[in-house]
Amino acid sequence: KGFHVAVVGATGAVGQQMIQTLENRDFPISQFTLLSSARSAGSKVTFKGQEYTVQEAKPESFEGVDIALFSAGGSVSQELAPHAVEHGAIVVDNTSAFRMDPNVPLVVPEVNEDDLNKHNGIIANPNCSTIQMVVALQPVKEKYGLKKVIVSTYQAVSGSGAAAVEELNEQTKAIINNEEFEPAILPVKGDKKHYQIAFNAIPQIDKFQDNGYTFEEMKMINETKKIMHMPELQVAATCVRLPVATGHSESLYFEVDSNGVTANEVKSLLENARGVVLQDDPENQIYPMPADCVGKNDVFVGRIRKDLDEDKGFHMWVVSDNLLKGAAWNSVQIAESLIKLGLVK
Ligand code: 11C
Repeated sequence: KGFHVAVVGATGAVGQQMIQTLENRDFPISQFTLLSSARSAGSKVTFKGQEYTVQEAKPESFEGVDIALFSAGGSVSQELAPHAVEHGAIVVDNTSAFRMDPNVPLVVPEVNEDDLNKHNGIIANPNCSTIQMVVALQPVKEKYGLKKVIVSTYQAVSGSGAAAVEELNEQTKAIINNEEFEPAILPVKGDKKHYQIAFNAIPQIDKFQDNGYTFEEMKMINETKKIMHMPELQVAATCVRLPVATGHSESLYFEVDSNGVTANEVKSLLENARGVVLQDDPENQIYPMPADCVGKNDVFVGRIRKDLDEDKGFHMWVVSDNLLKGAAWNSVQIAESLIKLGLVK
């Protein structure tokens, strides 16, 4: 059986990856509807050798749609996702619009696939940097318990969209050629100031909140507690943008809830974990790096070692393609889980 699938935001950085992922997975599609803002409507997209014209997303666009994958920004999801649900579609939303809504499951299939059963039409796809972290932490939590997580991120500019990647490329060329340039997008489109990203590191992703954390940091904190069903988990995050096009990296410090656990035990646990690839061989300089992870669906972990002072403390390096497991692949994976669980009509 095939499904009528719609992609909202079909021309964006994530939308393009969603379409490619649906093709790579040979997703069961009987009808394919590609939607975007009025600005991008009319663009042509090729899917399985066939050309599709992207249409402007409107409330009535969802007639007959079974599964709608949204990645066109929070305000588009706020406005159109309820219409898609009214028309009988299941929405997988890749924006932050509904993530913290108690009636909306926030799902990473390796962690909390069962939460899909509680859906009310909308399922939220978490933030990219949250997803790769919880995939790596869930097996640890299940076997040894988890008390505390402190994460510092090294995030790629594609998390901020295709235009930010262009800004990185243009700035890099300008600096090498000794030319003038004017930062216009990063760290946050719409914030008061913009800074150079080429040959730099910016400790701001998304806007600052009243508590001194950025919205990206608060997403990592709040979403992790919700996905892992651990409101009591101690989590702190510092999110930094680097001049890397794609592939987020994270340095994690975590404390388990058991004594005497060894680094080798954590390594063999993660070596056999779903969706995780262990790359951890310091002697041979083997560890994950974003350049090697681009285009892959997995979460890569390495540099696993025990803290030198805290018996329950560990350090780990986690890398993944932010546009795939962080966005498009996790969304398509949720859609595959919905079909497997018989939740699509
Ligand atoms: C970034 N994590 O790297 C952001 C992008 O909430 O889905 C993803 C924004 C989101 O800038």
